[in-house]
Amino acid sequence: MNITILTIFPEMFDALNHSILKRAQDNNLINIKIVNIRDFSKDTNKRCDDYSFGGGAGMIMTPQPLFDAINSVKTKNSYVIYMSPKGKTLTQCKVEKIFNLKKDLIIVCGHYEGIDERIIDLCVDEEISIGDYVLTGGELPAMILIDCISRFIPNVLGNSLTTMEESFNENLLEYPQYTRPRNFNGKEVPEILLSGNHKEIAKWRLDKSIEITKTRRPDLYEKYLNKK
Ligand code: 4GO
Repeated sequence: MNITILTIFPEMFDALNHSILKRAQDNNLINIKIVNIRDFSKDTNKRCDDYSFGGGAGMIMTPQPLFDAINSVKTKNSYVIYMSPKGKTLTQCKVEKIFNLKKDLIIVCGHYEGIDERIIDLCVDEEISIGDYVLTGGELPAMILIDCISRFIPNVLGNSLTTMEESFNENLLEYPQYTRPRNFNGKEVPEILLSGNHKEIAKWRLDKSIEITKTRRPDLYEKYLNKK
């Protein structure tokens, strides 16, 4: 899968060069390219921001460097996403839909007070928000989107079953998990998990998932009941 990130802070994406995402890139399962928008600025001082028409505090990212940067990486198979609090909220279902587009993703990260609206009109296929809060830039949201999508790429996770079984799949939160030792600080692992009875274990896990969803996320629990 090909993902191109457009940003004025390319170093922030060093955070992707660790753990599972590093291995996925080393194994060519994901190809992440980072493009510095500033390299495309035709301004003598390479500026990428300017004052807001109509006034108001804060700077706006100016269209020329963004337009040229996007067009330098865009192909017929590109899908351009702009990370924005005004976008459609990212959910596990939305992540899967984006993955299933089977397109090369171009993720545009804004900074300051945002980007000139004409870039959204001219170049952006979809605006995505990671949740109802405002951040200083789109870089962290972009990394969150990339991390979520990566988990759908075959062989990125060790075990392909993992994505299927976990939280949100059936609108249920995940059951509690345990590893060794059997007794930690006086607290025992639930007996059933040591029984080797896979049918009973599956039932215990489902019951726990239902219980935790019902108490913590009544909204999800309602969806679970409706879909059942
Ligand atoms: C995205 C971008 C929040 C989100 C952002 C979000 N804040 N909730 N800030 O996904 C334009 C300039 C947007 C800063 C950016």
